[in-house]
Amino acid sequence: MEEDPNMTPSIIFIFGCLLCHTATSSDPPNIILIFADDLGFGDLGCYGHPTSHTPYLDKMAARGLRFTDFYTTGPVCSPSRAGLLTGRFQSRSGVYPGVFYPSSVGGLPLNEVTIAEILQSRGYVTAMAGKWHLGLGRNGTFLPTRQGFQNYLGVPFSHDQGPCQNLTCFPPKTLCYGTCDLGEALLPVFINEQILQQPVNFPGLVSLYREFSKAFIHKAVKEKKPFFLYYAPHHTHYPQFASAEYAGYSQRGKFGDALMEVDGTVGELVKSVWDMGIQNDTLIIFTSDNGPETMRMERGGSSGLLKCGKSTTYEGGLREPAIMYWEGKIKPGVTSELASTLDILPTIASLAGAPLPNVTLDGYDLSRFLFNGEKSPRNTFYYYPSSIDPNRGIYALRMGKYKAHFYTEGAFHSETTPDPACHATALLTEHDPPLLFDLDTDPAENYNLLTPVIPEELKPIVNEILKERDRFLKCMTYGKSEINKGTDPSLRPCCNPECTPKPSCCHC
Ligand code: CSN
Ligand code: MG
Repeated sequence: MEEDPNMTPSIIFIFGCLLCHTATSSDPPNIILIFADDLGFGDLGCYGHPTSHTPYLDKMAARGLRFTDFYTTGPVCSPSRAGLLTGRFQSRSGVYPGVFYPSSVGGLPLNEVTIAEILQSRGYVTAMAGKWHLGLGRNGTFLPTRQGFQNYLGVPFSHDQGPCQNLTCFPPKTLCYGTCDLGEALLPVFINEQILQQPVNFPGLVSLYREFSKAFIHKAVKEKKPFFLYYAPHHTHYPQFASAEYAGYSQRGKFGDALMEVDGTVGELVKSVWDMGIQNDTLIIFTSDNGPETMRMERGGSSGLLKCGKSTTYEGGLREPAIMYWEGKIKPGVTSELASTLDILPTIASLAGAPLPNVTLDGYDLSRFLFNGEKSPRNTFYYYPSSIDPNRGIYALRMGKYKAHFYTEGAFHSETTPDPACHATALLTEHDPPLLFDLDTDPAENYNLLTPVIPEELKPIVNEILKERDRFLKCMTYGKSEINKGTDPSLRPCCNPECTPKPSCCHC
């Protein structure tokens, strides 16, 4: 070491350290959780994309921990958001099959305990900005304000679940194109449980979210309260849009503009944290809800070298970029340890000194891995498809480096890539024996190890995986499907409730 052996600075350093350590270990940290939409494993600069411009996320990765083997719980949006916020597979909460619609009767059941509820009970102030997608229900029954978020600003579902083609224009730079759900109501922006704006003004949406988020952070710090901010951008989901300061500026076209805007927002949030001097007391997590929607072609995002994307149980459907950054507390680096969005709730609960909810959780507390250099407690991952069927259970299981597929199925959302296994024409196929891939040597799932015959040396691991599948499925309790409760057009949000004809008159 080339350290100056001078005593004085060392002593100061040691005392500084001790003081810091006592302060941070007793104070619950602030949490900023950023959950991007339809952003794939290969989409960020720091995950190898050649033309993405993501300097702030790349910097967060350089100063934080970047995960190579991080999984979201579902290959589409609502289920993966349920998994993130509850630390439980969506099979338990009933957030399947598929996703919620603006007129959905159901939602994430209110008896589920969310990260926000856990933190609120520990004295945190809580807020969410952006895409909710866990239901609205009658009179806002399922909005974020009913699930532990004291403050909410956002469009509570996907921004293609409305007639978006009227809203994505930013003349003269960005042409309107793409079609969305024309029969739905104009897209609303909610502030808590009220409609603030309908239809959404897309070019101004991100700055609304950003200012709301910054104001929330400032207020919490001023009031000396720990805070939880859940920031769920609509970016980079189709149809891409961007504010004037980003539209047309990226090398990667419309997807690149939207991505650059998320990146810019991350940069602003990190800057706020540093400006407020709370960088040593704030854990910032960035990941995404599901893999890329490759059916949108050049606007569909990329899973990089992983197979297929959204709506499939190949790696491209559920393996996501993930970065955890806590200045001075998480050692910078890259890890190939296994982790999942399921692990975020138990980890945050442990940091906040909160008891775990009295329900079956599917996540692990990552604290000793993140802060003490131990291995990740997670050695397995279970892949549910978008359309969960309790009779089939999981489609695939990862144990260590091995992944076994019991069922494979292509998907409309994963169309247009050169690999026909990703497409909707690749029908549901059962595999007995399973397909087996070594994800360390073959992350692209190209080479099935169990064909033409099962090699003798792999028989023990195959048996172990099959046993683990049985054990997992025996312990799984399926909640009644919330999405199959159906839709009721009268539940579509309308800022002018008495107007006719609906939904087009819901315009304020
Ligand atoms: S998702 O995208 O919300 O990010 O999963 O916007 O699966 O039927 C998925 N779907 C609309 C969507 C519909 C979406 C579906
Ligand atoms: Mg999504």
